[in-house]
Amino acid sequence: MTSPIRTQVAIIGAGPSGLLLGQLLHKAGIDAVIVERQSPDYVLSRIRAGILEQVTVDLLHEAGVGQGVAADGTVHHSIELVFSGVRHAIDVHGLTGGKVVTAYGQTEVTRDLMAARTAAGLPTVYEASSVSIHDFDGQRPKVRFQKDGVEQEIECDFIAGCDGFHGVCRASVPEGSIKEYEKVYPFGWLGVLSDVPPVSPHAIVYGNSERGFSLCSMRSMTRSRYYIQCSLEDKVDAWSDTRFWDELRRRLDPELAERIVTGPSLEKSIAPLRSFVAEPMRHGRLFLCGDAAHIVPPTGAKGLNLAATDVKYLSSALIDYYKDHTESGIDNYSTRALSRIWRAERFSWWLTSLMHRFPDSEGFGQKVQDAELDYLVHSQAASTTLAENYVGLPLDFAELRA
Ligand code: RFL
Ligand code: PHB
Repeated sequence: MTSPIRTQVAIIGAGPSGLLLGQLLHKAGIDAVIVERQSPDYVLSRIRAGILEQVTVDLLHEAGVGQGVAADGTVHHSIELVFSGVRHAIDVHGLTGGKVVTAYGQTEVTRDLMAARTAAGLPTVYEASSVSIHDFDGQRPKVRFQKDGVEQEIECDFIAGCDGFHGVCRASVPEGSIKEYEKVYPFGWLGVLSDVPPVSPHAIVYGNSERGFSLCSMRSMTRSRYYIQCSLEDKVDAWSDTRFWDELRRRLDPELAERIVTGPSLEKSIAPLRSFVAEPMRHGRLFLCGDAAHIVPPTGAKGLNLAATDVKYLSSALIDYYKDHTESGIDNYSTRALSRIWRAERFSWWLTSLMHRFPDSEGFGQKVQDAELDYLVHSQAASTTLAENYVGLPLDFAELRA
């Protein structure tokens, strides 16, 4: 083994939460080393989120990496709901006193953060294998890993578990110290990325049809992202591009179906849908952030945004610890983060329930879903509830009343 690396915060995972945390800590003069299992290219090849709340965009600016989203992000003032073959606009901007969401891909966010980290000369160990974490119940936590066959150790004050749902950090917490809440949905999303102009460049479109859910989103004026609800048994290979585009058209209103521009897929994948929360998010000197602690079904576009706000809460707490020698921030981290997480869990579960076809919802269940959709687009109170949650709740919930 080489001599141990010493740092203040060891961050496990170089996804959006790990990289953003690294950047915010760097801005505050706090040292961190990031350890990532995959290569940078692999991390960038995962096509995931696309919609950023204003608090996330503000955080990117605070972290000094806001130029990309400012130049290339597309601001959306509304979303559209398609059901019974008709499209209805929800003016989220008007209903929330001027708030918006921004279409800017997770890949681009990650690339901007990686570039800033490289430019600042900050240490990231990519392609680390056998990553393990130790002694986080004491004062001197450690991280061990292998790089190019050599065993290495990091000694640190804190470990940030930013290693996603399948990471090592949550799995290292002793059983009995963590409580997990989970709901698995009986369908998945088949997603396609294609270099074609978006069918709806001014709004994200969510559809509920007899054939199932559909979603029209975008990455730029020349790159689109579409999803359709599929069976959990479906295999990507069974979905040719032609079959995908035909199915998507059938789930939209006639005007959008006519307007859609199709092209070859750059990426095509199936994601299962799940709601999951692990409580608490602090275990001694280990803090869980982002997908390592919670998962939402993607319907509400909340996963990346929750990861970003966890990181905001944690970075503020660590900055208070190092600058003001106060532990109240780190003591409150889990409670503060979970309060916002559960609100987003509720919203994502609700929107998923409203917009998908469930195997067992013939009859009464379907009629109630139809009635709720109808109510949603005709009642300003109901539309406002959707809009307020879609743009993202404030970092401190008390602000909602103000
Ligand atoms: P990530 O992105 O999973 O990154 C974790 C990183 O940790 C690494 N890792 C390890 N490193 C070292 N040692 C180990 N033992 C490790 N195990 C894992 C992994 O290689 C990886 O690099 O978690 P993070 O940073 O918390 O970010 C969370 C987001 O990625 C996720 O919440 C979003 O993508 C969810 N999501 C969406 N969120 C939104 O806010 N808006 C959206 O529009 C949106 N759309 C989506 C989505 C997720 C989707 N899928 C595929 C799940 C659409 C989809 C289809
Ligand atoms: C996306 O653009 O990938 C996207 C948009 C909205 C969602 C989920 C994913 O709710």
